[in-house]
Parts: sequence; structure tokens; C-alpha cells
Amino acid sequence: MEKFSAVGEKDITRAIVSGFAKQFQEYVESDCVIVGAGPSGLMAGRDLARRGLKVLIVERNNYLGGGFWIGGYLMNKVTVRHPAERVLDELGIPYEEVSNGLMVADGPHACSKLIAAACDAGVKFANMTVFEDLVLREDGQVSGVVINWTPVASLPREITCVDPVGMESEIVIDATGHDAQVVKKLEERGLIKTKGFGAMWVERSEDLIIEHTGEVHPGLIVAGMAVSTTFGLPRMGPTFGAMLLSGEVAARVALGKLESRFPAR
Ligand code: 48F
Repeated sequence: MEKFSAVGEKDITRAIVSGFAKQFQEYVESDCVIVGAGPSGLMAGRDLARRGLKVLIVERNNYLGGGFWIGGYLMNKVTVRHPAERVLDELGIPYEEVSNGLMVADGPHACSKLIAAACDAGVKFANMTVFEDLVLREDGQVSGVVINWTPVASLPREITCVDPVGMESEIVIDATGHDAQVVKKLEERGLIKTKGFGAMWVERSEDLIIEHTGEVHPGLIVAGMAVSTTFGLPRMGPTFGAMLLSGEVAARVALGKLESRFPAR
């Protein structure tokens, strides 16, 4: 059997550090920062990166995918209602139509294909990284995010004085799910009022989320379940079509805002 190449510990460490530093340096300034790597954030990121935008997704967990891995009730199946199976077809995710307009796919298969599609399109990720705050300019324009390492929050009190860093971007997308953490930072400053998501009503929730996906403050677009929390829409439970399509809509809105640089095709 062929031997592994002669590479020492220092070479491996240097490769990691320089690879990280190069990407971080480059993405300190980007076209779009998406907070949250769930289905809506990954879809938005994939669509934007495909169009040539420099996209960074910030995710507090080590793993990407949010709630898309396990679907409902820890049962590893994800449901999608028509017409969102179009996205499953596009991503090559196998599914079964169990009743008219209701598809079921395997969570791990669906989620890994979506993550791979975002990576293939050129999205970069800062995982184990928590969104802490927004960068706001004097006219209220959202111009980036303030981030810190996820483990910092778990450090003992006496050594928690770790300042976060700022990343600039033209557009920020809140794809943090039910918590709507980015929008909530505007609410803390009295710039927006969220309503909190309503009780479950599957038949209404998905269409309403698509209708309400968009810019909620100059430079801030909201996608996925964060839309529901922002506007007080019914929650939808374990079905994901609206998450995928909301990501698409968020990307379209972002592209519209940057149209002079990325003209409509
Ligand atoms: O929750 P999540 O999957 O959001 P989504 O794209 O999809 C919602 C569905 O999974 C499901 C549903 C409808 O089918 O009800 O819940 O709207 O993914 C949100 C991601 O954001 C990350 C979080 O870890 C998750 O991966 N996140 C949340 N807050 C932060 C964050 C934060 N402060 N900083 C970084 N990442």
C-alpha cells in the first residue's frame, strides 16, 4: 500500500491556521451574512452564492442544518407540501408522495444534500459562532453582525471578558428560526415590534410565511420561522416546504436590493 505523504504536526497546524485566517480575513466583508444554517438560511445562501454573491452563514452549532435533520418528533422524516417538491427534485432528494400533495423524505438525506448544494454554490460558514448583535449605521441601516465563538458563553465568569468582533455586510438575513434573534436585537432598541408566533395551523402558515418573507428594516431580511415570530403568524409544525421557498424568496429580495451589482438575468 502507498505510504502517507511525509507531513509533520507543524505542517498540519499551519494548514489549519492559514486556511482559517485566509477565509476569515476575506469574509470580514461580504455581500450577505445569513444568521442560521437551517433550511431557510441554507436555501437563501445557496441561491445567492449561485448568483456570485459573497455569502457567509453564521451558525452557533457545530453542525449545519437546524431542524431539517430530524423533521418532526425526533423521527427523521421531513414532510414537504406541494409545490415545494420542486426543490427536492432540483437537489436530487428522493421522496415519496404519501397523499395528494404531501411528500416525505429522509431527514439526513434531504439535509445533507441541501448543505452540499450550499457549499457547492460557494457559501462559506462560520460555525460554532454566535450572532450577538447588529452593526447599525446612523441612518439605521443594518451593515453587518457582531459575532463571538459559541464556547465563550460557557466560560467561567472570571474569564468571560472576551470581546466579540464585527463583520460587515451589505445585507443580513435573519434565518434563526423561532427565536428571530436578529430581529429581536432591533426590537431591544425600539426599532421594530415582533408579535411572537401563533398557534399551529399548517394550512395557513406556509403561504403566510412566503407572503411575509422580505425586508423588515433597511438591510435586514427575514426568512423561515423567524418570519412567523416577527409577524405573529401561525406556527407550522414539522413541514418544511415553506422554509425552502422562504429561503428562495429572501434571496430574491436580497438580489433585488443589490441589483446594480448583480443585474436580473
Ligand atoms: O430552526 P431552524 O431550522 O430555522 P428555519 O430555517 O427552519 C425551521 C424549521 O427547522 C422548523 C419548523 C418549520 O419546519 O418549524 O423549526 O426557520 O434553524 C435555525 C438555525 O439558526 C441557528 C440555530 O442553531 C439553527 O441552526 N441560530 C439560532 N440563533 C443563532 C443561530 C444565533 N444567535 N447565532 C447563530 N446561529
